[in-house]
Amino acid sequence: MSPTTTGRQAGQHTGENVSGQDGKQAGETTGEQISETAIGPTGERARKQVGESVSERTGGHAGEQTGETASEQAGERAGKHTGESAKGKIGVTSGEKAAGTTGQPRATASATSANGDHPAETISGGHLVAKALKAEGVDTIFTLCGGHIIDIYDGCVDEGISVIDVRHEQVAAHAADGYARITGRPGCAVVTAGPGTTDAVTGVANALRAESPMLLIGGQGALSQHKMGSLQDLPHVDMMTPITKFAATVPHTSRAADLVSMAFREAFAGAPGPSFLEIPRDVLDARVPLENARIPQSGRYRASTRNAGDPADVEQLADLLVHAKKPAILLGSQVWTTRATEPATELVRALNIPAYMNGAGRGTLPPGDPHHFQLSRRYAFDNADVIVIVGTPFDFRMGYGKRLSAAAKVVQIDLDYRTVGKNRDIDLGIVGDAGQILAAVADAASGRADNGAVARKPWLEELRAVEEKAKLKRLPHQHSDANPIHPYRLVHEINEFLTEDSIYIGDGGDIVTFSGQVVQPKAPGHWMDPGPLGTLGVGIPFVLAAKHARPDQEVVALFGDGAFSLTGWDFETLVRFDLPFVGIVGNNSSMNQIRYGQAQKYGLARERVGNTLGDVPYDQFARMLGGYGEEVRDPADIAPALRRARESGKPSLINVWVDPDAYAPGTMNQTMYK
Ligand SMILES: Cc1ncc(C[n+]2csc(CCOP(=O)(O)OP(=O)(O)O)c2C)c(N)n1
Ligand SMILES: [Mg+2]
Repeated sequence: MSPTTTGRQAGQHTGENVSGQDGKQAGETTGEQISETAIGPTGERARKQVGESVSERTGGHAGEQTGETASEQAGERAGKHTGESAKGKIGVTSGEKAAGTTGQPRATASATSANGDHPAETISGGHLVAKALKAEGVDTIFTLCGGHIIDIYDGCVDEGISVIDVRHEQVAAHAADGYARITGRPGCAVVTAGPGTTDAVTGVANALRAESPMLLIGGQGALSQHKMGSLQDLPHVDMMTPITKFAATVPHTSRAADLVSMAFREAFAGAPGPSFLEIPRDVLDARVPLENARIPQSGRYRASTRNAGDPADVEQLADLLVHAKKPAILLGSQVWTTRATEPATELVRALNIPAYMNGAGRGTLPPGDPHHFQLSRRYAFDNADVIVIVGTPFDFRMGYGKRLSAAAKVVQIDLDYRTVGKNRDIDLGIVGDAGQILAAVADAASGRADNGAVARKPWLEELRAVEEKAKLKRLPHQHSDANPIHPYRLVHEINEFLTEDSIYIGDGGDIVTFSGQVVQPKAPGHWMDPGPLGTLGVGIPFVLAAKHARPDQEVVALFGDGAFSLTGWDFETLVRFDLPFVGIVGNNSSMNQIRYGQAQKYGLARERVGNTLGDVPYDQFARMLGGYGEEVRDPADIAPALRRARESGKPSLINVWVDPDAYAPGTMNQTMYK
């Protein structure tokens, strides 16, 4: 079934069934009981309190607490147990504009309501968690609710932390990853036990490969019911250990904030990455005397890990670069992670070195900068005499290091000692912070009477010529008036549409491979892709994180139709929190990047197995959810439609029907498998 560009109809929606429930009525399986206490000056918002019996433990180890007599603190207070399902969310009103976008929580409990039912000198686990998040500068959690975690919400209300509730936990985890990338602060997702946590696994795994410092907090059954078969009980820590830098159980209420601070310390050690904490329900809900809880104070529980490398190696690199005739530098994601834009730019300018950028390093130099190169990378790496790889591993994107001239001196700088020299021998390795090291190298080189900058002029001209030739070759496609629309034309129009301000997000297969060649972020931190895990579905969660963290900036996202479908329901979350963005679906009614490989391997007669999507009108989907939507079939209509989406001030989807039989060169070379 080959999609046509006319007469594509809706009607092939996947029938995705979204259930936001824990598969139970509160009160049925866990004995959870809900009491409703009105809070706030008008009393319009019901506070749901967990009436479950909790054990208040004042000391000892987790193991000692099994079989402990429960003191029914919350249960005593609940009074009238209704057993009804919670309908509301603490501090969050659906449909209400997210005050979080202005840095304000949407509801803040008064001082009395925060602790109104309790003696002032005790504190619960959820409130301790929120204090630790606040101390780290985390102003938002991304979450999907569950009975195991609601005390954290209550703590967030007190600490002024925004609660962004999504429709799938994968979205919460990707959004936390995205928030970390944008802000440099750790992102935090809070999910319930069992399926809530397993749903978030992909987001955590993606953050691991992308070196993104996020914290996932998962609920867990009560310790007092450990291994008894409690609702949603799973060995979360065992599951999370291989994909995190740190995974632990909070064993006691008094340690809740302390463990959060440990998780952050680990998340920022070396190359950043995710941490995971599970908090058993009785540990979270119990209250401990304030004086027994360790509450790390802001700025006082972890040190800077910025390492400037071995000074002798820095000298050696300066020496290599000063004497290089044909150097090239690759600025990878860690250049953004370490916020090294300035030292990187200064170094390449002072020494006249051509710079290539990948991943989050894109945009370090703006397009048009004399040291910004992109399309001549292979030529440069074949012909350079010194190649400096900064903050990116020799993984599949780098051909595992095999695509570098064997004759070149290769230098690798990375935050992670495990990455340096992995897969390929190097001539010099430096472990540390890209910014510190590049600044030190520039400093060491600046003392030389002639740093060789002038002598490298012909080398840059040579590369510029290769670059221009590659650009010219592509230009006819970029300007193509063909119908169906050529994907090159679409990504060209998107590139023209981006402003200095636009954060660009790519989520898809072949269509995003096209965009990688043409779309140029205009500033650092303005490019977001999944990273080396290659996870489809990061798009909407990244939009959520980016627009929430940077409400004044424009966010533009390009989706494959396949990729969008994975997490697209959270378009509704963007509407609910009033987070406008310009979305484009490059719709080929296929999982084209995979289809190409199948066609090559099994022939055209067998190419259409497991990769065909319906002709879904995503513009209508956007409108159904309260956003802006338009479809485009004529290439001349792309730019005006994008402008109207921008002006709509709403979350938007422009559904662009693209030629399903045009493939990106990267897809045709199958570079990702080589
Ligand atoms: C979560 C996830 N599932 C599957 C894949 C494998 N995969 C890579 S590209 C691709 C096709 C994506 O289709 P679409 O987003 O429509 O982009 P297109 O290639 O059609 O432009 C798939 C399924 C993946 N990378 N991530
Ligand atoms: Mg597609």
